[in-house]
Amino acid sequence: MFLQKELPVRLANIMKEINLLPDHLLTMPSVKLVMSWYQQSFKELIEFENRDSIKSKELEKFTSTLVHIRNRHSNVVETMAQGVMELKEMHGIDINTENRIQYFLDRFYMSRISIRMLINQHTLLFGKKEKNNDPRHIGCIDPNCNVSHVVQDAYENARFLCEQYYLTAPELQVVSKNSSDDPVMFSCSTESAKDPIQIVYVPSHLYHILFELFKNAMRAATEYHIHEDTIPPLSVMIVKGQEDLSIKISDQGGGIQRRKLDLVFQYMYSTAPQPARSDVASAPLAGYGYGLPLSRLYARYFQGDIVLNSFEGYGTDAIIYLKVLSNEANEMLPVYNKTATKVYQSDVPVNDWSSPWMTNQRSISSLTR
Ligand code: W6P
Repeated sequence: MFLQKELPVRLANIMKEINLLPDHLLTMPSVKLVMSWYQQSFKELIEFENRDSIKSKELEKFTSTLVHIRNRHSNVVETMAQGVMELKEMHGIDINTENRIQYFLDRFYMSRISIRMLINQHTLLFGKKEKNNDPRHIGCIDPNCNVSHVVQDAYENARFLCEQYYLTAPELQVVSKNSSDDPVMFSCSTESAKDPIQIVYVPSHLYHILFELFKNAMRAATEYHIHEDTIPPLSVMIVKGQEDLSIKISDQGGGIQRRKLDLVFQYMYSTAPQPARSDVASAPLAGYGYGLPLSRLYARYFQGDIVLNSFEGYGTDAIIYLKVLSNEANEMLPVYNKTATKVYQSDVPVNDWSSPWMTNQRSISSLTR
């Protein structure tokens, strides 16, 4: 009954926001196709409004409709990306358009993550239970999600891709500290088998985030040291505090200029045509793709985040923050309101700090003369 009300609301909210996109983007065939999927799914869902799903026949129909909708929307990310590329080719994208599309895609994909989470919970809890699901899970949530296990799993799979392409991969070093129950901050006990670091979380989301960050870290570390005998290891730190669970993945891949750090979270930057590589095997680890912006959304969905810190000339730290307390891990949802509406009409504000083209500004080198 909750979903019969909530799903049409979430679809309607984001459809209103799609309509605020730049006109040029709305006319792209791929965007029109995505819109038609949302319209169709909305129609199918409101059929169930005010219907009594307690009867098992009705519940079955509702569940199969949800499965159908989930399948319909399975290629939304690729199709929207296609639409943005169509726009770029046909009309070009100025800075204001780029900002609005970035803002929209973050909200659009966050909405999609939330809707799919609800549908997955429903189909796992009310659908046919033939699949060998872990009985300790509640739908796709693991009330005792073991963070080290997911770290290890994501590392192994990223390592497999890395070795396939480079014939080598950095090792993994993990340090973890569980101080969530420590009354004293300085009791520095490392994790023992007795107190593994666990949180209430969706393991598939955490895996998705870690796998993406590991692929980036491995690629950087391996390419930076490819002509040396050994690749420096990735070091991971997992710490559980009172409120925050922090996971840091440090690579020695040479880092990335601070000026360019924000770019790795931009959809438009990653849709830029990739430099042509002769070897198709480069695909698995190549490009930033949508991997990083989507991973950050997965982290933010339950009030976490991803932060990158770079030490140019040395390496990068990628930090994942998650909520320790499940009652603080609330869904982060885009709301369609006046504030959101304004963003689609406003331009990038004029800078109120001086820029190099201003003639009154002096560089430090000119000040030494
Ligand atoms: C890099 C660039 C990057 C992005 C995300 C995670 C790790 C790394 N390392 O050099």
